[in-house]
Amino acid sequence: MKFTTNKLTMKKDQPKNSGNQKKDDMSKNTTKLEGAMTTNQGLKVNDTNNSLKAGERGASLLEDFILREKITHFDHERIPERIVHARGSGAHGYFELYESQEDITKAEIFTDTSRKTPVFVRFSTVAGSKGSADLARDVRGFATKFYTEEGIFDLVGNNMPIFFIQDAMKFPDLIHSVKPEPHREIPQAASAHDTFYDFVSHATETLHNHIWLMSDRAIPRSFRMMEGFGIHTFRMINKEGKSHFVRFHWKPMLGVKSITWDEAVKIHGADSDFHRRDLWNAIDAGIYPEWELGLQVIPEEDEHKFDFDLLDATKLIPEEMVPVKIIGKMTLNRNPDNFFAETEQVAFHPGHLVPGIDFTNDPLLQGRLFSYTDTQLSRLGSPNFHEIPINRPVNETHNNQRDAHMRMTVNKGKTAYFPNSISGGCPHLAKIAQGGFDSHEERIDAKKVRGRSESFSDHFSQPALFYRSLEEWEKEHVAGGYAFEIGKCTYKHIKERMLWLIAQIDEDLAEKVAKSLGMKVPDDIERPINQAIGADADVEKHQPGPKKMYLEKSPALSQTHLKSEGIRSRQIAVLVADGFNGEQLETMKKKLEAEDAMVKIVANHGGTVKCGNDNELEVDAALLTTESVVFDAIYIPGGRKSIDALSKEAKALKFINEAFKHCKAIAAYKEGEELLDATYVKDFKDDKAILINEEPKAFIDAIAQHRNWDREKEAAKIPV
Ligand code: HDE
Repeated sequence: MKFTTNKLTMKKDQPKNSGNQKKDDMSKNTTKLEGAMTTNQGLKVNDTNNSLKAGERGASLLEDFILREKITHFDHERIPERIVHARGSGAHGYFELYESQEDITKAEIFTDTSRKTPVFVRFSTVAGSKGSADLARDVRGFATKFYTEEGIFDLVGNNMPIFFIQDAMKFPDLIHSVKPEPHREIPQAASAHDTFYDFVSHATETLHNHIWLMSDRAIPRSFRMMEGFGIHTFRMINKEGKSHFVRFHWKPMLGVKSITWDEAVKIHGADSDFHRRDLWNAIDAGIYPEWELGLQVIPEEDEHKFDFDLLDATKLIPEEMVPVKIIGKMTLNRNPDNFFAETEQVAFHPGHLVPGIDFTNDPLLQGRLFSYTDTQLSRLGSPNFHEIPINRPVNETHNNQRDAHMRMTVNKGKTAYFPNSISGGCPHLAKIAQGGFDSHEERIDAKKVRGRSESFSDHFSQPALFYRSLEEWEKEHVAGGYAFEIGKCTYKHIKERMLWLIAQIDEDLAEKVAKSLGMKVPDDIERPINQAIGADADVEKHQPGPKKMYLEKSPALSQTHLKSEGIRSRQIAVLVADGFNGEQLETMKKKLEAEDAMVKIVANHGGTVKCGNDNELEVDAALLTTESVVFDAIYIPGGRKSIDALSKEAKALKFINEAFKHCKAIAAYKEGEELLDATYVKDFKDDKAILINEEPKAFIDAIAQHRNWDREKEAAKIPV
């Protein structure tokens, strides 16, 4: 008898040699939806709608193994969500190196320019649950898995260059304070509550990351428009064994762009999957997001030349002091086939390294090296999580580890120990010259202490540098962020303590926040705050001293000064009703699409919309189902009937007023101007991003500016 394999479970999805090793590797486990339905045991199924019963109206029978298998599998479909970074979105891509970095590292991904290394990236928010909204004010995770030929290298970073705390020991406290308050599980995915500010105001090391959290960096326009940072100082080791300190940076080709807090609040309701959808749609449309990888390299001998400690993860190294050297580019060009299998099951770990990269003694990094494997044991359920296709390296793995839950590998042979003679000594050890990993030798001569270096003590100079480096509009947003968040706290002493701490960063800032809160900045606070909190020693030690001024400003910290590339993938709403001018729309659409912008027809009804000459266009979104906050700009073509109809639609007027309030570019042609006259825009027609009867080029340039922040103060008064 001829044995036939089952198509559904055995069919390989992708051909081998697609040019991407990880794609080929994943194809071994990827199935297509075809072939007859079977049980998990391979039995063909001919009814999946009805359970087995004693008579059609009778009781169901325990014997029904098909029902039991289906329901049992369903009952166990969920795994624990990540304790932090639960909400995430992933994509595949590749990394290419511009120039060999052999002076500083022997890692092949950073020395061999002929390689196209497959990567999988997962972006995330930190505090919220898996189903929380994308636009929470939060740090974003930016974790990259490089499938190199020497093994996995994970760069598990964030979109801010520093972290809240200096020592891993405090991480559970930080996270417990920001997560929903335990007695009533409120608020979800929000830092604006008592427990977080109780913690922040008593742990001054958090203030630097905290001011970034108050800034626009915490409400990005898109994952594709964020920087990424490895944060900790790592080491790179070259062939000669020489070590350099290194900090990793991802620089987005689309620039760093954010939205306003008012938009964030509204996007929560309009599209809580805004970032996930945006990433998916851009890749699906072939507009692949790209980041350049940069390194800040510090020779070992310069370790102590800075006004801060390189091992302190709450400090950034200003780019003006150590420039970021761009070494390569990452492109994300493929959406996952299955969210659970890839984005949910991917397991990152800062300790997944390749030869040529190593750690430093940063006490935050050291703690992470324990945490990430540990967490996978409860989340993915087994030490075999490395066998899950998305986690599997593209090179072969050989060792004597065996068994445990869900072991997939069938290890042949009699031995599972080293040294052995029975299996010819295999797997044998790799010589260092042949790619074997060896930890960098570092002289350590110290007493065993539970403590922290004095060099970690300055908690105020860098938040002040960050604030000084921002443009006026960014500073306003920071003040607004603080006012909103502290305004949500209910304890007066916590608010006062926060105001006092902000004043140590910048007095004007504290005054602004205090004014919004209807409070006064206290002249001083009681120290030690509370004998009972047991943090007195820490609190006493970290009272603000004179701030260090190693730089007046670091322009690289302001979004304004970061490289930005045109209007690729920007979402442009064309607002129309039946009778719009089709020619005007076509002219603008062609120009916008030539720049890779995504043009969407928004009409006062769904289905199709007619232009003046009765041609019909598919509507992308009816006003009923969308909001202006999900678009970057609006174009209003003319057409008497269309403008008359839209002028009577309250939602159309709100759509425009809101986009205007959020400082977006709006272009109108011919009769389109009359629609603007029915909105608050009529008083702002000389605004540089309001374009009436202008060439498409002017509109494109205004969109490329992202927002006209000059109008923000006035536009904020618009009551929408
Ligand atoms: Fe994490 N972190 N972390 N973290 N982290 C996790 O690992 C942890 C820290 C970061 O998309 C967890 O698999 C400790 C800094 C990202 O899957 C957990 C400490 C930075 C992601 C964990 C830190 C990060 C995580 C939860 C202090 C930026 C998401 C699930 C010592 C450099 C990765 C998991 C993904 C995830 C622990 C601090 C980034 C529990 C103990 C600093 C991007 O292991």
